[in-house]
Amino acid sequence: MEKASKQIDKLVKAARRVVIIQPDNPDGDSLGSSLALEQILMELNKDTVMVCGVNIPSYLSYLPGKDRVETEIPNDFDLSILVDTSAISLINNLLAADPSVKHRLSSKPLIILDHHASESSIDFASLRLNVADASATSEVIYRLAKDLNWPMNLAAKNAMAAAILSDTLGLTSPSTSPKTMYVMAELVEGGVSLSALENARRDMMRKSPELVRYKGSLLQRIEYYDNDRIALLTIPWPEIEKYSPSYNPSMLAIDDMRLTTNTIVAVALKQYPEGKITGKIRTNYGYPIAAKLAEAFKGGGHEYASGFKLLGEVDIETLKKEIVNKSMELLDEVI
Ligand SMILES: [Mn+2]
Repeated sequence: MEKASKQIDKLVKAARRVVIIQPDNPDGDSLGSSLALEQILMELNKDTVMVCGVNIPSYLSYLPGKDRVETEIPNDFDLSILVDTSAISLINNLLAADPSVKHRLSSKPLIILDHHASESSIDFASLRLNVADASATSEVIYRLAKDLNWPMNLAAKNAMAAAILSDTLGLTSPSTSPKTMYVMAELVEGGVSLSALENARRDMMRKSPELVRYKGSLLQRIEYYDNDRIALLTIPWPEIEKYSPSYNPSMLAIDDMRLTTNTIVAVALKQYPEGKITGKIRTNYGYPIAAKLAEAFKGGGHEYASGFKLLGEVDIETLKKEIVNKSMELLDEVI
């Protein structure tokens, strides 16, 4: 960490304009980390541009500043910082938008700040600070900022606290360590109000009657396999098109799936045009097999939360069988 932080310090000092990039599956941690870096770099008199290859979902609107996130990499910058992923497939939307994007990113220093256990698949990054025992990328950023004496204003602290709360499910995930708690304690000491953050988040979680009814229809369609140990849900494109702007359909159902009696593995599959299928995987406590399950389908992630993306390689019924079989195999190894 020491050596990487010194290198990061040098790269940031040398830069005038910094692009902060989130993966194509933005979440509370990626957005909170971007907003925190934006504030820190602003205090360091840098120009910043926040970018994400997809629109930031509206459930993250409780984090002020989400509207400043743009969808295209600018032409002119000196340094880019990618947060919360080390997977090339998760910046594909940005890379695919314009063939010159990869050249622009690789011809300037690119720093990855992450906390995912998987290896990096981005071969043109100059530097990767990946702290696998950190609960969130924002925990990595906080430790880095302290290390380098970077200024952290209240907006930066709020963004980091929200990011950590998001990735740790309110400091209750297995990845929540004593270090996470020390970081949170310092953030609260620095003026962050956890109750204000939580109230803002809960307000944003209110759903329209239409979404509540749609959630009901999703729950009706959950398929259970292997004595209910595995729960699968398939979400077709017309529903994604209709409901995604207001809520990620997978997220409407996946917690209820994993809260079913006996269920250990929950997988929500989304079917996009031209055969693209994405999978969101959650496993219950005591069964840290989510990353391994995702890796069997060219994805990755954490022990209990992971995902994958397949591009027209497999039909959905075959895929479902493969997921059930691979899950059973991995569960047998754990038990
Ligand atoms: Mn994260």
